[in-house]
Amino acid sequence: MPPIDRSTSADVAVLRMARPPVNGLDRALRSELLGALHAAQQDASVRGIVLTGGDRVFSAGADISEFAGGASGAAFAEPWLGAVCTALASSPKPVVAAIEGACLGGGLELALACHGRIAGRTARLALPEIKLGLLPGAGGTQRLPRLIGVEAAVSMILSGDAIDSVRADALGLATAVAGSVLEHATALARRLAAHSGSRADDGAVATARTRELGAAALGDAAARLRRPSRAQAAIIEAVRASFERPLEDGLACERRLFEELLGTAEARALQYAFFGDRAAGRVDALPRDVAVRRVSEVAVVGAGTMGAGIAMCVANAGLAAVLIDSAPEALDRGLQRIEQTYRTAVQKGKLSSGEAEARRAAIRASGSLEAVCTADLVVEAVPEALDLKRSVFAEVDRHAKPGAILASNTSTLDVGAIGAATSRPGDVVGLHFFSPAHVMRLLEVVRTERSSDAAVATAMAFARAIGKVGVLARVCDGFIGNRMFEEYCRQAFFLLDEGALPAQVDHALESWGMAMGPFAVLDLAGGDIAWAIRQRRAREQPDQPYSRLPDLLCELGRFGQKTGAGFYRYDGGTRGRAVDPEVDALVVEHSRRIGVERRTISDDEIVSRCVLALVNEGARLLDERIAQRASDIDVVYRNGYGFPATRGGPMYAADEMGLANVVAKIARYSQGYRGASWRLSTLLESAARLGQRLSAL
Ligand code: 3H9
Repeated sequence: MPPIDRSTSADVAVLRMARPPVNGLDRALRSELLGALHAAQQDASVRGIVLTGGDRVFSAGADISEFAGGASGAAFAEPWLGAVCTALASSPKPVVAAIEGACLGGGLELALACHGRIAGRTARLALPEIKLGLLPGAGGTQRLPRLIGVEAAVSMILSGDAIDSVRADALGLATAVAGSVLEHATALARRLAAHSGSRADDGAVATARTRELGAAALGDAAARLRRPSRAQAAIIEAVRASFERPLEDGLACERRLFEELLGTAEARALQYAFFGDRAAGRVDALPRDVAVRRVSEVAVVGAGTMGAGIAMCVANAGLAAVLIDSAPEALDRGLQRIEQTYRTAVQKGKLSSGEAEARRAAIRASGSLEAVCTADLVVEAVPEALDLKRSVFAEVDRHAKPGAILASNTSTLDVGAIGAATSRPGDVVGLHFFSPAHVMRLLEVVRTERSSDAAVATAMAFARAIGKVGVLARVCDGFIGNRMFEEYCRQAFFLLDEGALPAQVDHALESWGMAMGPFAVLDLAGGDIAWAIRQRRAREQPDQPYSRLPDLLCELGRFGQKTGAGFYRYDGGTRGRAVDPEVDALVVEHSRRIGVERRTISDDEIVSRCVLALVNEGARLLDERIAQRASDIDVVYRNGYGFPATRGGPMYAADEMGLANVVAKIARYSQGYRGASWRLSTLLESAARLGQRLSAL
C-alpha cells in the first residue's frame, strides 16, 4: 500500500498517511506526501486539503531509525521534514489536520504547519523529542510558541508530555470535537478556502510587547532548570529565536541545534533506549501463532507490601484483582496500604476521587486460597522461602481453573522447583515485580525449562497490559537484575574495605548519573533482606570473596531506613539521609581488623569498578542465555535500578568505553584487592578481541 492514501470529498482532497505501524515520517512517506500535496494544489476541482492519519495514530513523528546517519543521513534526505512543513504552511489552498490518536514530534509539526487543526477524542499531542535527547527540528520550536504563546509552548517542549484534545483546545492548539474529525476538518477547509488572502507563514518579527512577554516566560522556564542538559539548553535557545527573529531565521537556528544534538552521546543513548524498550517485548523463538490467553482477573496471594502493590498495578490497568491472605491482620494491613496509597494520590491531585474509588472497588479481598478459582492469572507474593512457596503453589494448583497462569514473584528462588510442586509446570512462570510494585516500570518475566510458549507469551502481554516493560529471563539465582546488583555491591563493599566511605561511593555514582548510590539503595531495600541472602550465599558459595562489613551493620540492628539507621542515619520525618560518624568509624576499624592499609580512592575508580562489575556479570548472563540480548539487560538497569538513560545502560556504556579498554581494566582489577572476585566473562573477552559491540550481539 502506498504511504499516502488519496481520496476526495467533493471539493476537498483528503490525504491519509498510511505507513504502518505508526506513520513514521520516513523518506518514502515524506516524498509521497509532498507529491500528493502538489497534485492537490494543481487540481482545479480541489479548494481545500485535509491531512489525516489512522484512528490510533496520526503520526509518531520522524522515523527515529533514520537518525543513525546523523546530519547527513536519511532523516535529512530531501524532502526533509522541515521542507514538507514549509510546503504545507505556504500552500495557497488551505490545509487542515484531522487528528485522532498519537500526534507526536514531527507528526505534530506537520499539524502545526497546517492552517487549522481538528482534534478528536483519542488525540494525544506532544513534542517528545526531549526524551530522545533532541529538540523538535521541523518547526515545532518556532510555530508552537507563535500559536499558543511562549509559556505554554516551552512547557510542552521541555516536558515532552502529551496533552489531550480538551487541553489542546484550551491552549488554542486545536479545535476539540466529539464526532468525526474528518467531517469537521473538511468543513473547516471549505470555510478557510472561502477566505482569500495569503496563507503563508507569518514571517514577521514579533512586536516589542510580545518579545517582552516571551523573554519573561522563557526566563522563568530557564530558571526552573537547575543544571540544564544540552537538549534543554538548545530548546531555550530555539524558543528564544521564535520571538526574537523572523520565522525563516528561527527555523534555521532550530535546524542547526537539532543537527548538533543528533551527534551527542546522550541523544544516541536515548535513541538506543527507545528501541531497546520495544525490543524487550519480543521473545526469540516464540512461534508467531502462539495463543495469548485472556487475562481479565488476577489473584494475588500474600497481602504484604509487594502483594498490595501488585494488586494496585492490576486495578490501575482496569483489570479485576482479588487479594488473598489467610492471616486476617495481614490482609487488613494490605488493604489499608492500598487505601492509603490511593488517598495520597487523590490529595496530591494525581488521581480523581472517582477514579480512586473505581480502582479500590476493583480489588476484592479474601482469606481463602479457594478464591483463586476465577482468576486467569495467579501471582504468588508470600515470603521468600522455597518450601512455603511450593506449598502455596500446590494448593493454588488444586483450586485454579484450567489454563490459568501461575506466577511467582520470587526474586531469587528457582521458579522451576516452585512449578514442580504443581500438576501443570507448563503454566508456571516467574513475575518478578520491583518495589514499589505499583510505581516501578520493570517486570522480569521468568521462563523455566518447562514453561509453555503460551504461558510466556501471556505473561509478556500481561506486562504490557499493566504498563510495565517486561523483560524475559531464564532461571538463575537473582535473574538478571539482582544477580548483577550483587556483583555491583560486592565491589562497593570492597571499596569500603580499601579506603572509601559510604557517602563517597554513593556520591561518585550519583554524580555519574545513577539515581541512588548502592548504600542508599541497600538502606531503602532493607539490610535484613540482603543479610538473609548473604547468609544463604555463604553456605552455597563458600569460596566467593565477600566483605563482612554489611553484616557488622546488621548485627547492630542497622537495617536501613526501616530502623532509622543503616549505612546512613535517617530522620523519620523527612527520610533524608545523613552521614553517620559511627558507620565511618566502623568502616575504618574494619579495615584495620582485616589488615588492610586504607588508601585514597578516586571517584573514577569507584565508578569504573562498580559499573564494570555490572558489565562483566551482564556478559556472563548473556553467555549463559539467561538474558536474550544485551539491550534487555540495559532495559532492566534503566527501568529497575536507576541507571541513567542518557548512558544507555551498562552494556551500552561498556560499548561506548570500548570493550578492549573494559577488558584491560578488569584484568588490572583482578590483580588488585580481592581480585578473585573478577572472573572475566569469556563472551566479553571474545567480543573485545573480535571488535564487536555487546549491544549489537
Ligand atoms: C522527531 O519527530 C524529530 C522531528 O522533530 C524533527 C525531524 C527532522 N520512529 O511504541 P510501540 C516503532 S523525533 C521509528 O511499540 P505503541 C516502534 O519501534 C520522533 N519507529 O507502539 C515499534 O516497532 P517494533 C518523536 C517508531 O502503540 C512500533 O513502531 N516521536 C517510531 O505502544 C510500535 O511502537 C516520538 O518520540 C518512530 N518515531 O506506541 C514518538 N515510533 O514493532 C515515539 C514507534 O518493530 N513513539 N516506532 O518494535 C511512541 O511514543 C510510540 O511508539 C507510540 C505508539 C505512542 C506512537
